[in-house]
Amino acid sequence: MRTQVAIIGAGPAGLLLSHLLAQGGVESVVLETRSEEYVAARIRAGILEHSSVELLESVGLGDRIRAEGDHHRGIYLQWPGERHHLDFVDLVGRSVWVYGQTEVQKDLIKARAADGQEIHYEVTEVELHDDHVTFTDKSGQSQRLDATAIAGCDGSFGPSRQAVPAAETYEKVYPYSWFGILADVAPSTDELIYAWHPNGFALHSMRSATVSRLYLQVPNGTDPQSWSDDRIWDELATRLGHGQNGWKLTPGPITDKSVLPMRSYVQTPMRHHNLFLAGDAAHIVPPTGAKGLNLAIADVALLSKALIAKVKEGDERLADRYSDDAQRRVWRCTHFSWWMTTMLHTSGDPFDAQLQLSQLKWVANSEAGATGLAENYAGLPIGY
Ligand code: RFL
Ligand code: PHB
Repeated sequence: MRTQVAIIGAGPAGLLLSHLLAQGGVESVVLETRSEEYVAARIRAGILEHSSVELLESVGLGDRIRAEGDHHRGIYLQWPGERHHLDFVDLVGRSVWVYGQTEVQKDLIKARAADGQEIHYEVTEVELHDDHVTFTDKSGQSQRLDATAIAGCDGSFGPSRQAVPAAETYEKVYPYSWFGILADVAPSTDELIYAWHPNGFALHSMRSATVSRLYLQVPNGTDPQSWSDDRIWDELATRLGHGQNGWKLTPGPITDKSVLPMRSYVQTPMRHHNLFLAGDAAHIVPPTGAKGLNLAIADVALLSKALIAKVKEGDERLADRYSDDAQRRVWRCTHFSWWMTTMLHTSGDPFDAQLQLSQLKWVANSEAGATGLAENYAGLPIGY
């Protein structure tokens, strides 16, 4: 087989890259280890920042976001006794959309089929070489795919990351995890609530008018099955301030429980010869800033332009700059995600707790503080 760009991984980075390349007249083949059903159903991120929506709209993928997504002007920040709304539209003229990654994934799979680009699901033994990839297809046949460029979009566990020799890596592991639930109940809030509490952080998010997504800070190694539904709802009620100023958290049937460890990771450079890394293959952020999916989208917005110039015109200038250009935003989001995480998660140290509360009060009550959070959360323009 031969194609212009071989893409490893059918997550949001790989599928969007394939779509952007097709729009620019470049052919690609996507290789994915999992099944189509699995990648379409994976529950992950839920927030699209301003520029992600603009980009998806510009390539014909905005209709369902507008029709079924939920536009949010900002978020609530809270600590015991106080809840503050930060209005991103007033502060920075930008905002966010609640639109689940599962929906983005479905839209992208549909777009791939419409563009007539190939996705090979359930492949195994994927090996990267300088100008080709070898793999075993679903039927057990060994295959060789030759390509002018290879895009490593295979997330944090794929082989692409290791194929960049002598890379520099930066990593921080946090001493807590997120216990996430999905529940069949209308959200008890119109916009997301990020709550600091002495028991630990809690987040009230949502997926739709009838499905809520909530998270609790828990110790690393927590077994999700060791928490009963009642215990989860009681702890969420405590941390989210049920009963304060008349606010109520409505519990409902829990349909999914999972525990997500948290880390920050950056690998540089994001290129080695013909191999280019994008999304979680190159970096991981803790979810507190809602940046993982958005950063994957921002990477491929840059990478698609670089690959179109390289493949169609032999112009390597954008490809040569890709890693440096992408890393500027990667480190901004890495810092923002670390900052949100360390401001909101309790460490057990009373000194840390006082610093966190002081910072939260400053962010919520000072226009300068609130603007910094809003600019980063709603997202800097693509190309920042
Ligand atoms: P993905 O989505 O991980 O996709 C990578 C794809 O590559 C496939 N793959 C391979 N394919 C071929 N050959 C191989 N050898 C392969 N090895 C792996 C995988 O099956 C997969 O389909 O990376 P991508 O595209 O870079 O997208 C990044 C985002 O998915 C990610 O940043 C976010 O989902 C992060 N994230 C969250 N972000 C948030 O903002 N809020 C959240 O609540 C949130 N929850 C999460 C998350 C990430 C999670 N992961 C990665 C474990 C929850 C989880 C469980
Ligand atoms: C989510 O809805 O899954 C979500 C929202 C905001 C975050 C992280 C996760 O910061």
